[in-house]
Amino acid sequence: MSTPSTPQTEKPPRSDGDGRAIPAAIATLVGLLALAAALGVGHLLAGFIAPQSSPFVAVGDGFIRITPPFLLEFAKSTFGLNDKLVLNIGMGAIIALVAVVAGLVSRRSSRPGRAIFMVLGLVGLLAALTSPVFELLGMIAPLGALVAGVGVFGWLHGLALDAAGGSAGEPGRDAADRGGLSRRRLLMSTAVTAVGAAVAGAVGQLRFGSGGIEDSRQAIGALRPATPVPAVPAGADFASLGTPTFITPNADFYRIDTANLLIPRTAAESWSMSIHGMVDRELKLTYADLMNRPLVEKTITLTCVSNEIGGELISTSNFVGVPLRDLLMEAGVQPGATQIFTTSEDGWTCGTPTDVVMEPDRGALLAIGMNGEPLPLEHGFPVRMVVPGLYGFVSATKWLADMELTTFEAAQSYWLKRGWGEKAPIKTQSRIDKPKPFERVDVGKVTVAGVAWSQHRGIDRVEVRADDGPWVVAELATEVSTDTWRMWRADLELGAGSHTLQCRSTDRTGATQPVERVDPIPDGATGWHSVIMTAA
Ligand SMILES: Nc1nc2c(c(=O)[nH]1)N[C@H]1C(S)=C(S)[C@@H](COP(=O)(O)O)O[C@H]1N2
Ligand SMILES: [Mo]
Repeated sequence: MSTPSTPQTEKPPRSDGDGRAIPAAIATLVGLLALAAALGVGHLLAGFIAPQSSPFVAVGDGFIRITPPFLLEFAKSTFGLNDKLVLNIGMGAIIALVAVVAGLVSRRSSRPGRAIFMVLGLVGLLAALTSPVFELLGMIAPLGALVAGVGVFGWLHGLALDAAGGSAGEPGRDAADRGGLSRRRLLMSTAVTAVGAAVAGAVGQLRFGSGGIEDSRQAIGALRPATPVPAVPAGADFASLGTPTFITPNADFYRIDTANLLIPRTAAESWSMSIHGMVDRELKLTYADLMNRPLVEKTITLTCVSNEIGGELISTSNFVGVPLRDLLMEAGVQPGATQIFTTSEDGWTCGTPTDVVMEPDRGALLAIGMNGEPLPLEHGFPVRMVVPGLYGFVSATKWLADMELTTFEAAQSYWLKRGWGEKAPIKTQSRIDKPKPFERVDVGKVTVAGVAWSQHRGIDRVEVRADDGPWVVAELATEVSTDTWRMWRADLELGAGSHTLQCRSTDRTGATQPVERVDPIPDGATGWHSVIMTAA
């Protein structure tokens, strides 16, 4: 009887429910509702205090920070521009699973579940504490979430235990009545928790909205550069044949950044930045200072280093801003200051080679506008950097907050620390936009069209071929500038069957794109784009 191997000894389980157990479905519900309460309260407090500290947001941002680059790459190449959405859904699923487990392991005692919610809360707190934009107030939302999670779990758990076989060990004529009462109380409480969590989350989200920043942006109105660009010449694109339009509408401009659920929000009125470090005179700038200078406009094609062969992380805009070189001349860059180290509102950092920005004809901008409008919020409002010819990760800091002149030895930027290149000029590339992969076209004359780019060098020639046949020189669209992409088109004679089309471009230095396929990391992909299609 007392041997250790005796099965099912009649020891009463240690519980706060006198042996009563919550049904699995109710336990699952208790776990999920406690989670909803935690996230709702966290989101609500964060909305009023410090948006970035909302536990869900902070954990997502933290996850992006600690994810090894190869995984980020995998996510980007697999899910493309939906990578953040996939992250958030995946994260939500994992947290929900933990909450369900917390409920299921607590069918008798609430202790394991409360412990799990404590740990979840601490993870949220840790994520907020380690954020590059952490401020002391940022502890309130995760702490509130922790208290709400543990508290609501304990509370609902107690009600669920009461409702579970409520009369166990309770003699009395009204046991059935009492059971019904506690079940109604549980039902009411779960409903109140669900509605409360949803309302709290929604109010928090409303506060996030644009937080008045869109108003600040609208108030600026249209930007009128002192030196506007001429109208885009006729024949600068082959949009009717399937290429993108020469200028990318702001809403279609590709977007890449480490910000996840929340983008930084600084009103133009409260923006200021200092150019400091290895300079003769520190230069302090406000948004009004920039607006009061003669604004220039420049057409620039921006490209992401992560763009795969044939990828779409490239767009063109008329950027409006102040020449960065002029500002640096005023500050007086000291010899040896090889790196312009910029930091965004959300703590992302970027290292740009000073010598490139100081080239008299480079045209780097401290930009405040795109296509005549103030920068859209997701493209860096109020102020960003743009440098023609350099990949975005070493040049295009959005939500600009700080600019320090330093050396490459003294400071390492966000992507450099993660194995990406130090200096990254955009590589000469080309892409076939039409026909689309696996498209069926009529046999005979087939028009192939696409884009090529070699920013700051310019495109000299594009060639296209089918099935390793002879290269056909494509007709180039009107050139707008060497800092922008160039569209092309060519006619090929194709017989019935499946064909592999390929293209390659040559820049003004005479260099032709190498055929060798190289991955985007560390400084940009190489290789020829090919498209398999059918003529029938
Ligand atoms: N603050 C901030 N700026 C950033 C980034 C970022 O993650 N955070 N990403 C850079 C990268 S990798 C690119 S390619 C460009 C993209 O700019 P876009 O989103 O306006 O197209 O922004 C750059 N500026
Ligand atoms: Mo990028």
